[in-house]
Amino acid sequence: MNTKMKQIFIILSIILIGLTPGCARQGETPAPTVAPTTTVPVTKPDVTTTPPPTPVAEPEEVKTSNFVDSVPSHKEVFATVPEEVIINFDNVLGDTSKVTVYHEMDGKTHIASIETRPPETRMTGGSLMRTKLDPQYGDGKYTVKYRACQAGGAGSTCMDGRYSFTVDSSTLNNNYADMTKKAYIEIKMAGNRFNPQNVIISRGTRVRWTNEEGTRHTVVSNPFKSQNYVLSLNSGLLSKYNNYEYTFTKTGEFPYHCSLHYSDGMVGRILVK
Ligand SMILES: [Cu+2]
Repeated sequence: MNTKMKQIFIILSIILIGLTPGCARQGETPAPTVAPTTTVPVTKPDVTTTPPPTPVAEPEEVKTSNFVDSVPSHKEVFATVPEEVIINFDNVLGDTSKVTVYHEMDGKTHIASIETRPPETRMTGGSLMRTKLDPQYGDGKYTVKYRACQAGGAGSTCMDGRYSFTVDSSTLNNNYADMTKKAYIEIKMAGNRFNPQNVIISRGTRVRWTNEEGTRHTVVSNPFKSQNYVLSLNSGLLSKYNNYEYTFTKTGEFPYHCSLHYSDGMVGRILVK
């Protein structure tokens, strides 16, 4: 190799070293340049396909247009499992209507009740659906899903609704006055309140509500409008010092209210053991 050739070789080597990545420092073995052997497919966004929707939590409550009220009501807390769920509707429902109650505890959900019996007729018009609950399910969140179908057989339109309530037995110790083992107890009505508000009684106890003030009150079963969880629990209007008595012969938890002061929170509960 003559001098001219050597010079060209050195110049070319310098240029090559400068161009090769990772070989900036002299004396290092240049890292082999790996040519990509596989072609990574480039996914073109498909403008005709909408992206999958972000999962959205199901709404807690969906009211159908014919829904009136229910026991339990949405977000209501019971200390014990209610004996049954009653939902009132202001139209006549068809036989394809149904109610399903789901019970959720420790992240597990199972069906607590399915009711496909034909809806019943309400005294005040329209229909009601009811389904019994087994007390074994105990504490947890209960979601009621109902399908309210028009009367008229196959082809009639249906509407789906839902709401949820909670059973929390720990509320029993704090919020209920223990008045068990008594033949008779007294609840006073004053200041738009029932006092005591929530009581536990034994089966067969007679409860007497007395109105202690000039404002008139009533004692009626929930729900607020339909009053049909316990149809016979209904005092009518009570003036000052009037009273009303009711003997509870069945176990269960019975929410009631004053129909004139419900929105003021004049509500109470009788839990019969
Ligand atoms: Cu009242």
